[in-house]
Amino acid sequence: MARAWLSLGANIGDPRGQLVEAVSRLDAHADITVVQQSSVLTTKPWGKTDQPDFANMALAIETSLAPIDLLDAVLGIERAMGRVRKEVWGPRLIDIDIIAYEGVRMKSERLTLPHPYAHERDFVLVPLGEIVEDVTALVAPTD
Ligand code: PH2
Ligand code: MG
Ligand code: MG
Repeated sequence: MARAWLSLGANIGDPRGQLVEAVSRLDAHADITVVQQSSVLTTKPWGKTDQPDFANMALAIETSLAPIDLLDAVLGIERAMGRVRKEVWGPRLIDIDIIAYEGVRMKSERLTLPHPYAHERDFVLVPLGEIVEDVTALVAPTD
């Protein structure tokens, strides 16, 4: 089992409701257990600012999945919840990003860990800070 940390975000539909649904779908996955949850924060859109405010939260999970299999699992949950990918940084029903995975630093086409931009995004750092003692170390980017 490994510990991993996820960032969840939503800004269309019922953002808080979709976060609750995503947490329960993650926990229902046979190979994922949600072990800690931050509170849900309302945040101003970062990157592309002409879109609704987001609801954001962070989770700690235990998983037996390797990082790339965890990525496939979270993308499967996004799809099952109706997410359609249109524009980068655009409005979304649900976004589930892997921020860090215990003991793993990797850069591949599909997945970079820790998440390459987490360290500069307050909407990730603030909720994560509620459930992790040393967030700066957890998200320190690989050069
Ligand atoms: N996600 C983005 C882009 N901008 N801004 C906020 N506040 N919260 C997000 O989750 C978010 C964002 C791309 O994933
Ligand atoms: Mg994201
Ligand atoms: Mg994403």
